[in-house]
Order: sequence, then C-alpha cells, then structure tokens
Amino acid sequence: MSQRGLFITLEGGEGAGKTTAMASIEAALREAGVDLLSTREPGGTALGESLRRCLLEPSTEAVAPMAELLMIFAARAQHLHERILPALHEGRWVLCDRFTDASFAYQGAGRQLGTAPVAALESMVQGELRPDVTILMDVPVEIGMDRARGRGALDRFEQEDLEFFARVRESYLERAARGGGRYYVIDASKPLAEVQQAIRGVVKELIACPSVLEDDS
Ligand code: Z5A
Repeated sequence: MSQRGLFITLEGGEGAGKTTAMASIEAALREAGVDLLSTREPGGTALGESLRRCLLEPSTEAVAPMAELLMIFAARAQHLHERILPALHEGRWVLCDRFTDASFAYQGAGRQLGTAPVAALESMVQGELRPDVTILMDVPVEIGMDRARGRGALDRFEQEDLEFFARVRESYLERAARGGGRYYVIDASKPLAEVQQAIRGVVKELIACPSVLEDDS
C-alpha cells in the first residue's frame, strides 16, 4: 500500500480570519518538519489565478450562478491536476485555503443552486478525493461582515447581503455537523489570541497522530 500526504482545508465565511489562520497553521506545520504545499482556491495555478480575478472582480454584468460554479470547478480541476494530486502522491501534506465545502456554501446555499450540481461536479472533478481534515473558522455573520468591511474595497462576493452570508454560514455548520470526524470548528468570534491557541491545538493533534492514508486517489 502506498501512502499519500494529508489533505487539509481551511474554510470560513466573511471576516472569519482565514488569512491570519493560514499563516499560523503553515508556520506550525513547517516548524514541525512537515513537507507542505500551501495553496488556495480559487487559484493555485496560473489558470486558476486568472479565473479567480474573473470571479472576484466587481462586475456590472450579472454573473449566472451556474457560470460561477463552473469557473470554480474549472480552476479546481487544473489545481488538482497540476499541484494538489502530485503533491499528495509524493507524500507531501497539502494545506488549501478553501476547497469544495466553499462551493457547497457559496454556490449551493448562497447562490441557491442547491447541493445536486455541486455534488455532481465534485464527483466528476475529484473522483473519490475529499479533504482529510477541514478547519472551519466560524463567526456570526454580522461580526464577520463588520470585520471584512473594515478592510476596505469589497470584492464581488463581499458585496452580497446579510441573507446570502447567513445561508453560507448555515451550510458550513450543517456540513460540519454531518461530516463525521473530518471537521474542526473554531469559534472565530473570540479574541485573536484565543483563536490562535485553538488553531495551534488542532495542528498539534494532526502532527501527533497523522493518519495512514492509502493512495487511492
Ligand atoms: N469562493 C466560492 O464562492 N466558492 C468556492 O468554491 C471557493 C471560493 C473556493 C475568495 O475567497 C472568494 O471565493 C470568497 C468565496 C469564493 N469570497 N468571499 N467572501 P478568499 O478565501 O480568498 O477570500 P475571503 O473570504 O475574503 O478570505 P480572507 O481574505 O482570508 O478573509 P478573512 O477570512 O475575512 O480573514 P482576514 O483578512 O484574516 O480577517 C478579516 C479582518 O478581521 C482582518 O482585519 C483581521 O485583522 C480581523 N480579524 C481576524 N480575526 C480576528 C479576531 N479573532 N478578532 C478580531 N479581528 C479579527
């Protein structure tokens, strides 16, 4: 049996503090000697980053939700092919800032496409591959939106209203509740020092007991 690396994803709604969390997870893993690919979605490849610009740029044209979903999965297919799968097959760990849970939350729930098209594309593009661990930074929508607005110019998603982000949060929490052991939910409304401490606790656990993963992807 060959073994592949651990696939960790980081998720959260608006203003959850993912950027800050990514930096501390990455630092802790590297410090522990983990051979790591740190990447993000949408993005992670030249094609993915071009699609990311199309997706995030505020637009006067109303982007059809299905067009948005297909662009996200096109970026994901390239990302898997070019970077994620090769790294996992080499036994490296992959830390990805957002992945398909975000598509269920933003396109499935936020844009109200429902889970069926997202689940169909997930099977088509990923086959059996799912994240081994997902760290979900959870914050009440009002607090998160206040934080995000404090950062300045808003991208196309950040311009959505409270109801949109309430659906996104509900979807994330529902998936985490149903998702068995793969989700770690962090209360990201707490002060930064407490959030960082909780994240360090999760990382310590992952380093202490890395699962043995059969390379069937
Ligand atoms: N998207 C999608 O729709 N479907 C998909 O399948 C995928 C993505 C993969 C870009 O994602 C967009 O792509 C995203 C969904 C869509 N749109 N939105 N919104 P992104 O992950 O690149 O962008 P982001 O959501 O804006 O994430 P971010 O840049 O990591 O921002 P953040 O989570 O809000 O984190 P932050 O910048 O670290 O924190 C925000 C502010 O809060 C900042 O000033 C911090 O200093 C402050 N902060 C953070 N933590 C705390 C605490 N604990 N207390 C007080 N203040 C804090």
